[in-house]
Amino acid sequence: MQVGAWCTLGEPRAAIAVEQAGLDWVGLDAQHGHFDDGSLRETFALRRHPAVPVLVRVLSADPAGLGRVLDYGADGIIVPMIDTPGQAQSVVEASRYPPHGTRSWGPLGYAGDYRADVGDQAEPMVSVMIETRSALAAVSAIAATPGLDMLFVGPFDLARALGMSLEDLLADDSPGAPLRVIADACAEADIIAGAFAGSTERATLLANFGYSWIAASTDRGLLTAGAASLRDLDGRSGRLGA
Ligand code: 3PY
Ligand code: MG
Repeated sequence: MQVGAWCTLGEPRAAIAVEQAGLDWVGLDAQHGHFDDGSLRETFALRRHPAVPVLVRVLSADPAGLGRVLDYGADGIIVPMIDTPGQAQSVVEASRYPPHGTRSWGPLGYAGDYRADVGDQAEPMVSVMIETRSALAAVSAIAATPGLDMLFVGPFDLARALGMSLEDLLADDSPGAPLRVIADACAEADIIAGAFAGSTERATLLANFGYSWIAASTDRGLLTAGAASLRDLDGRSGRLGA
C-alpha cells in the first residue's frame, strides 16, 4: 500500500511537515480543503528537499486551473467529479504540453522535470476521481484513457450518489460491488487504484479491495492524534494542566 496523508488545513508549513514524515505521498486538498492559490504556491516554494510525491486535489477539471497547479510544481493532480471518458481525456491533455496535449507553458521557475519517484515518468501524475453514478457506469472506459495514471475513489460522494451509507459501500464485497468494479477496471487498464479513506480502518478495508494508493488520514486528524498522545504524559489521564 502507498500510504498517504490528505492535507486540508491550507497550512504550507504543516503540509511540509507531513511531507517529511516518511509516508509514501501527500495530497493537498484545494476542492474542499483550505488550500488556495496562495497557500499552494507557498507550499511548493517551501519544498527544498522533496521527499515524496505531492499531489493536488484541484477545484475542478478546468484546464486553466490544472495548468496553474502544475506550474507551482505539483507532482500530480487529482481531479474531482469526473463523469465521462471525454472529461478524463481532456484532463490528461490539460496536463501535457503540445504536441501531446494543450497545456500552456509559463516560466515560473518551479515546474520542470517531474521527479523519478512519481513512477519513472517525465510527466505529472494524472488521476481522476470516481465518485458519481455516471463515472461508475463508465468506469472501464474512463480507466482506459491513454495517459491516465490512477482512478481515485471518493467514497463519501460515491456512497451518497448511490443512495447508500459509507459503511454499506465499504462492506459490499459482492462480485458487482462498486468498489470491486472500480478496482477491477484499474487492474484491467493497468493503472493505479487509489482512494480517500481518512481513517486507518477504512484504509485497511479499501486495501482489501485492491486499492493501493490510499489517503489514510488527514493533517487535522494527525495533529489531533499527536496532541492527544500527550494526554497521558507524566501520569496525567485527563486534560493537560489539570
Ligand atoms: C469523497 O469521499 O467524496 C472525497 O472526495 C474525499 O475527499
Ligand atoms: Mg468527493
